[in-house]
Amino acid sequence: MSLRTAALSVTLLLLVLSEVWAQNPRKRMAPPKPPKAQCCDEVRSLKVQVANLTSLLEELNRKQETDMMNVVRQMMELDKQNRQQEARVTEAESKYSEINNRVEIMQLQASQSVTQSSSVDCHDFAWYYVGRYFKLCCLFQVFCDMESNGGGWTLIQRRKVGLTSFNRDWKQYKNGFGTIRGDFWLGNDNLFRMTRQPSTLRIEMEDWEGETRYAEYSYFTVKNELNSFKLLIANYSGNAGDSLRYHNNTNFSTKGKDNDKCVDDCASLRKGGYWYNCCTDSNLNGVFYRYGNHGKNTDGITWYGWHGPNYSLKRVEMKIRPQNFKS
Ligand SMILES: [Ca+2]
Repeated sequence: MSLRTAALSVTLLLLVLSEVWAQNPRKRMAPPKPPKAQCCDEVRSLKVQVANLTSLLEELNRKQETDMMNVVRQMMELDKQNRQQEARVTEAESKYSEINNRVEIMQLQASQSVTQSSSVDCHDFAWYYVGRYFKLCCLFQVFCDMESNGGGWTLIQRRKVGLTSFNRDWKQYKNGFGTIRGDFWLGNDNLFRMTRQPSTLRIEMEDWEGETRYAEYSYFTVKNELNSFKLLIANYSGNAGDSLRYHNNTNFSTKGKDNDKCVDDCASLRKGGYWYNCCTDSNLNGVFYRYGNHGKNTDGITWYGWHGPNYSLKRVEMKIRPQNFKS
């Protein structure tokens, strides 16, 4: 190739290249930068939006807190109203129960044609007592003593006839047994319910010589079955001696249920159900022995503070009334 031809080829190549360059001007150019003013407007607008959103969020938060507080306040108010309603229902139930009991008394009196006015008063009180503190459950007949020390006593136990065995199991002591005009145990469930309000216990006893003594405890409570009908007593007064103090704070034990505080099985040794410690300073539910028959037995109806461990009493009555009872 001659020098001239080469120069011509280079010239042609340059021409072609310049033509291609001219046809694609955009590809060659850098992307246009936005004007400075437009950029700042967008940032400002975004900033405003962020500020608006933040303030909106704060407002929502405040509103939520206020709503929350209102809800809590409303819930508290509803709870208060609910409690008031419940109290009213309880009161109504109690009144209904009392009225119902009175109706039952009247029906009973009418059907039995009760003649003695004093016994009507006595039962009237007893039913009222039961009605008031037993509410809708547990309507049953009780015997009451309107004479001893101001009256108003509901009998919970009696020993005088001697034909009813007191060597019974847990369930029988729980529910009660015997007849209310003879020998009986009112029942541990009933004792628990009745002594939920502060009560006084009075124990009256008589020996075979016809002498009488008594022991009174102005504080008397029997706990529920879950707590083994535990006995709590205090404030003794009387002339028989304080022979129940030793049994304070002990659980109830019966045949087949040894809850005493002893290695021995007191209920089976003493042949009764009682609040045995280890074992007794009194045993009002022991075996009834006729005069002269108790001998050296230690399982009789005993009150150590008066006649010691080998003398079985002729008659015993346990009775309770509300602490605030006014004769
Ligand atoms: Ca034992």
